[in-house]
Amino acid sequence: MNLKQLAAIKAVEMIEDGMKVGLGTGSTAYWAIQEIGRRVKEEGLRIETVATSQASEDLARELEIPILPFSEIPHLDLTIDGADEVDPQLNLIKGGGGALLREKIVASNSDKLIIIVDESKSVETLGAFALPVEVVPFACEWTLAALERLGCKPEWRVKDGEQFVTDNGNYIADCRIERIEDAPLLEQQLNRIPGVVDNGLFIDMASIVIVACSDGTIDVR
Ligand code: ABF
Repeated sequence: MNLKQLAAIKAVEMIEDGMKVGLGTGSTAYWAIQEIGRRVKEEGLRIETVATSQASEDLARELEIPILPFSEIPHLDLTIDGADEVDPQLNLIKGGGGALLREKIVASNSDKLIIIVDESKSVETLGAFALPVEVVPFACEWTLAALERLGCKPEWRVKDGEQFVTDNGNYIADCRIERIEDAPLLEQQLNRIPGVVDNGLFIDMASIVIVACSDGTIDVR
């Protein structure tokens, strides 16, 4: 079992019958969805879920995990998701998988956000991981220029030689800031830029962070 699986299984233990659950995105959240599928199939776990990406929705359907439209689930008991960086204040950088907008919407409508990572994601200061910012295509060059003026050193994300497009039809600018001294302030400054939809800073949103360590221990923060 790998570290991501360890963290995922620990998180899924927190799911109780009757809960409404948000399904995250990425390779760690993948293992959480697999474990949820196992509990549904083998233990008869009764839950309803929503997904933060088409990829996670497809996986949930394949595992016969009940997925409902957002219109039928006004609020979630908990969401389990991954992250690219976690700092000591449990602030996060997310969006390496390009799903930050849906992840932030789902997380903000959950009573609890449980983050699952391996120890490589734990940092003292956010920023070594390029901060993803979701940008609408309209006049995106001007929005990129505004990010540059803010000192973000943005670069359009490219996939298979093409401009990466999110599930929402937007672009991602990855900002190579290196060291984010005031993450709460930057999160607000970015979202005030017209054309920016949202960014990968998740400030004061994580309820619990589960860190699987290479020595076999699991650190629950
Ligand atoms: C997703 O999980 C993203 O927000 C984040 O970028 C990613 C972490 O990737 P992985 O779990 O594959 O390391 O929630």
